[in-house]
Amino acid sequence: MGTRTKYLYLIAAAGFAFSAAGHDSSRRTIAVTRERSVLNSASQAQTDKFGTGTISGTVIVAGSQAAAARINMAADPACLKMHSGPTMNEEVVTGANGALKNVIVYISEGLGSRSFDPPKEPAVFEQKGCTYSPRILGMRAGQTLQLINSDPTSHNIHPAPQNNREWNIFQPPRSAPIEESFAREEIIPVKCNVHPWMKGYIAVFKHPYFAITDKDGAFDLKDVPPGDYTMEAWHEKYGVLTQKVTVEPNQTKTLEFVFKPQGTS
Ligand SMILES: [Cu+2]
Repeated sequence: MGTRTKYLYLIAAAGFAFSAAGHDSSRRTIAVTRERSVLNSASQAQTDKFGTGTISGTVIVAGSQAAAARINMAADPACLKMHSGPTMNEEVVTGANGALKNVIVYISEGLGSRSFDPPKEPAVFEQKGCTYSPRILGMRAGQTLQLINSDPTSHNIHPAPQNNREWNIFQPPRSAPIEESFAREEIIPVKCNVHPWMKGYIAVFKHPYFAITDKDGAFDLKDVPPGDYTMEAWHEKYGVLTQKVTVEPNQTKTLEFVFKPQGTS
């Protein structure tokens, strides 16, 4: 049964429920007609692409983590001057109860042949205070990537992709934003050829079902079509965890990913 047929079937079932509940039939007809006109006004393509499910949850890391190391920016006084206090390495950032920030959680399998147009707005990767903001950027294949240098010093942004074209671009202070893009899915490490401590990642997806955890380790994927999926949770230090999940229409599935670094149980 196609997705559209399924929707129509659901509407018919909803109509039946209305009548079983004793509502008068004219009101029922209006409700069903209204639902149908909503469906008709959305494009057929959209009906096929987006769903009503949600996959949300948290990512945690077991055990206690070593305190973050301080970054030494002394090599470039312009960088140093922008920070009043110490700058810490953000490879591992945790919140309460082991909540793990900066984990990319995404559907890795199960969307089949569906295709999704990338958003028209650019994804923005900023060099600010001689660090990348955000450290982990999620974006779509074919979407414009806008690179901004907000610092009074030069950067040389250098992604190291495996499946996309490699480039590196020198960006002096006060220069215009640079626009680039990536054609294929992958998680790409990014470094600055000027400042060795600058590290970030650009995660490229061909679909919209990805999220990057916040300090509470939380993620939330909305509008998921019904289906059986493989989910991955990727962290730059701890690697990848995988879980399967089945999503029905209008259903919220809650997952927990637990990284267990060596030495923890
Ligand atoms: Cu730099």
